[in-house]
Amino acid sequence: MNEQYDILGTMVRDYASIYWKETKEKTQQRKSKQVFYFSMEFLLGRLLVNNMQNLGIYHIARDGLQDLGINIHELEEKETDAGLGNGGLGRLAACLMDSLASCGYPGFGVSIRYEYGFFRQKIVNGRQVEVPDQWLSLGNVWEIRKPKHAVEVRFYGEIDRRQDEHGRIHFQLKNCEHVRCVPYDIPIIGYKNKITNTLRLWSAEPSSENLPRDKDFHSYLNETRELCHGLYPDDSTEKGKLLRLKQQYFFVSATLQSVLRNHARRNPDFENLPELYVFHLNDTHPILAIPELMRLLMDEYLYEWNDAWEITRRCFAYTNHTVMTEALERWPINFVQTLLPRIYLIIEEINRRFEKQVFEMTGNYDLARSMSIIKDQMIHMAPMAIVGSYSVNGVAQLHSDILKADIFNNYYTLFPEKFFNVTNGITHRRWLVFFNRHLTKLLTSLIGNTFISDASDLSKLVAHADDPSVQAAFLQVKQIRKDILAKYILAHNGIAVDVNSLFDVQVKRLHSYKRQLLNVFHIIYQYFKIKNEQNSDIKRTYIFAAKAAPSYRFAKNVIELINAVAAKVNNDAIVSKFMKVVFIENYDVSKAEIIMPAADISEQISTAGKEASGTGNMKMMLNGAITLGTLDGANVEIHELVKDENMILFGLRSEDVTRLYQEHRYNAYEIYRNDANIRRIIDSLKDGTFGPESAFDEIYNEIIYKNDEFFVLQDFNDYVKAQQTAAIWYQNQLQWAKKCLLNIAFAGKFSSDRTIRDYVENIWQLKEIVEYED
Ligand code: 26V
Repeated sequence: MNEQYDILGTMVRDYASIYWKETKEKTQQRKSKQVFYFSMEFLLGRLLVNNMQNLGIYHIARDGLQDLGINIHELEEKETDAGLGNGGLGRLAACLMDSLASCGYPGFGVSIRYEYGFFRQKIVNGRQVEVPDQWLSLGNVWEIRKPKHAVEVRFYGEIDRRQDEHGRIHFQLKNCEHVRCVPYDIPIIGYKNKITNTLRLWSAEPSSENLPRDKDFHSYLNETRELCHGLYPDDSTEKGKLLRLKQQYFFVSATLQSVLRNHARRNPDFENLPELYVFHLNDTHPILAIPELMRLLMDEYLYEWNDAWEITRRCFAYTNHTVMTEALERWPINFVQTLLPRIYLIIEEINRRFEKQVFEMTGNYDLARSMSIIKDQMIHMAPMAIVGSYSVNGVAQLHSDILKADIFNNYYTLFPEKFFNVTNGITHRRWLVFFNRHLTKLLTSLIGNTFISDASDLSKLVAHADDPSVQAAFLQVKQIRKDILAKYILAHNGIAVDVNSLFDVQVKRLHSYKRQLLNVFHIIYQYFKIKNEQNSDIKRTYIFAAKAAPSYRFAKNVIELINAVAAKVNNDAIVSKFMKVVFIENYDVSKAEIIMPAADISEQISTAGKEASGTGNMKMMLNGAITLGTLDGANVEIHELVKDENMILFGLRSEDVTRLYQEHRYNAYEIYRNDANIRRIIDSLKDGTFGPESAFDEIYNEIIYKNDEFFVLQDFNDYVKAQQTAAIWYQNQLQWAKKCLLNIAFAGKFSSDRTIRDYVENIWQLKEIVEYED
């Protein structure tokens, strides 16, 4: 079976390679501007179905295989899920790559070929256990190794300064460590338009250059091997930080070297670099590309600072993905000095000139210092990204507004023309058309299939939302999808869930700001209520899936609590008649493809102002779920479209949250003391209801002793009300279906095709290579 999958995959890749070559040739011939999307993460998931569908060969292949007695779905399951990402940021990169090609724009995604993807999660005795994700163990049919395109990247060493006869100082690295970077290319196939772009993943190999004086052969080999070992979790601890910095420089340097080398072959100089390339920085992780381009232009191609800077700052665009200060990157000066001595000098000079510029603009020295890239012995990556880019964007309107008003306010005041919003999106082909064929069939029977290439056509569904027969048909589709998920749950969790119950879904990374805890507290509340009343308004199935960063103790404790509550609820003879709780192990793209279509309620309950955008919210909306959420991230834009009748809002608004933080008046303990329901829930963490007395101390302490940083208790009662509204709505099934249909109808905005067009129009300025299917 694995062999059959390999053969099919290789055939598909070879078929695509014709278009791949053509796209490259056309881009070169026409001198089309291209985007290079630099990202430490690409959460691709599986590619077989997506690629065959985009090539328009899925059905032929399926039928052909069937004639041979081979079930294509069984082959699909053989593919490993490429999990080179932590969560939203990585999946966004993958969706954008799909839409870039599908909208006919040329470009590359660039990243690292990690040997191990994000860890696989096992739940053992209710706890998360991490095991390595050996995604390459059976090979990867999609990649092609390109040794001819290898380049060398250098680390460590000492700087040698030499003045030439014109007085110009030349910088050279001496006694440094060389690493050979070999690219592996994966085709990114556009939807039925023959356009095929490249995802280039760099891999480290030993170089044949001399070793540094103080390095022995074995440690060099080990270090080289280690470089592309694994992907870092989003709150990685001190250990290994240097390795992450090495990874960051490794792939940006390799990419820029190969771009410049290519450019030099076809152009007399680099003046036109910004007309031919835009280097997009997916968060600050690839930000060393800015000083690296300066280095290459000055040290290798002999540009003067001012000319090099003019080219550099016109090439870069930066997207911010979080306002959480602990997630904003900073590097100790001495790390960068040691690992990348020349790059450090350039950063210093960028900073010196920037501080001077701010002082000249404002006359305010303190302001210039406070906006500095280098402060407190640290290099602050977001300021460097803002200084070195012509564009800075947030990923949803609210988030972009917060960047301007709050965390980047000083920069916005001085450089307002740099700031943009580009609301995130998802590829609606993967997330609806290919993986919810039941719903797609219904939709095409009602509104035709133009929405597949133009998601705004989903709005044609508005005209059908009032039709009871369409509503009934939608409910039937949802039932089928819930059945599929229920079977999965039975097979993997051994829990029988009722497909007539409301499927209430929260699937995303586990972070305290996302407030899975609020959801669990409500479940505990329901548990006590049902135990007491021996009855319930509606039946519910609460579905969770989430990975916690390995060192994030609070997050892991929440997973334990979910599983402990699940065990209690599901084994209670009375309560389990009305509710079930399920934690689906090892959330990844393939799991999401089963879960999203089956959701009735989409839980998007982050503390307002904290979730930059969210993209799971878009996936569930597109599959006909109703969002129950706070006015946060892209929820705000969902609400603008579907209005109060089709979404359930609750909780603090982001301005309330800001005020509460500023006024220091929030007192979680007071709420606990005065609210009997809340007290009962919190006490249950300690009184043995769900486990030994200290089992949930991480959680208990966070709420009671650390004053509940994310306002779980503050929003609790409003959340309970929102859940009651959901129950009332759910009881009228046809009306419910109407709301779901309207959600689908308005989801067109959240196609990543629209996101790509926003980037192209406002930031990248690319032109289409038009080439549609005959
Ligand atoms: C957040 C946090 C929060 C506190 C602890 C450490 C930590 C580390 C990383 C992060 C988030 C990193 C960036 C990220 O993944 N952002 C996500 O990007 C998505 C795509 O734009 C967006 O939809 C999500 O809202 C945003 O969280």
